[in-house]
Amino acid sequence: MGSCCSFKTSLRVLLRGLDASGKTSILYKLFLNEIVNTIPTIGFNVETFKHKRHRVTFWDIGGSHNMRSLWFHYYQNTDFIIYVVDSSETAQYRINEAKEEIHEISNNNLIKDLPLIILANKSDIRKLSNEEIIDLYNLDSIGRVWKIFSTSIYDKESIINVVDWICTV
Ligand SMILES: Nc1nc2c(ncn2[C@@H]2O[C@H](COP(=O)(O)OP(=O)(O)O)[C@@H](O)[C@H]2O)c(=O)[nH]1
Ligand SMILES: [Mg+2]
Repeated sequence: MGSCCSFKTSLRVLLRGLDASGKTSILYKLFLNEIVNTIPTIGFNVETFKHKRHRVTFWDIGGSHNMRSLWFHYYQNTDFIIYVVDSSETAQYRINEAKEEIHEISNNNLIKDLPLIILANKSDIRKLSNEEIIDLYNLDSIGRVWKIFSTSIYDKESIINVVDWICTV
């Protein structure tokens, strides 16, 4: 992908991550500049954000188990995958679950050329540093372009930084 995106002004981003990692909150912080009271997402939320010359469309797909078989359909025409990790989460089973998904995405042939962006979200209440996340989630073994950002829904700039990166890759 890489080079294609510098010519593309419409970008499509798929948001993934375990339930309660903050996907819907991030989306609505970006679009409404509000902290919304989220309910677990059933189905999906889609919003298009205009940034510089770009239109970036975010697909926030519900993370519940019954949606998982459908993700495959959303991969087509996607330019970036964002995986949201809760940096305040230290429960081993949740880390393992997210780690498994991250590596499943990174090994998926359908999307093997897409950059994978990891958001270490909830940085305002973080218990894990980015270095600890890289280590715990074994991100160094990802065999493709990936990048980690710290985000918090209480710091809009932290989310805009990610959009900025997406628009300049
Ligand atoms: N402190 C803090 N809480 C957050 C942040 N992002 C999301 N949350 C909270 O985490 C909970 C789950 O968020 P939600 O957006 O529904 O997660 P989703 O299931 O991934 O869509 C909500 O109570 C949010 O207010 C963050 O950056 N900091
Ligand atoms: Mg949600």
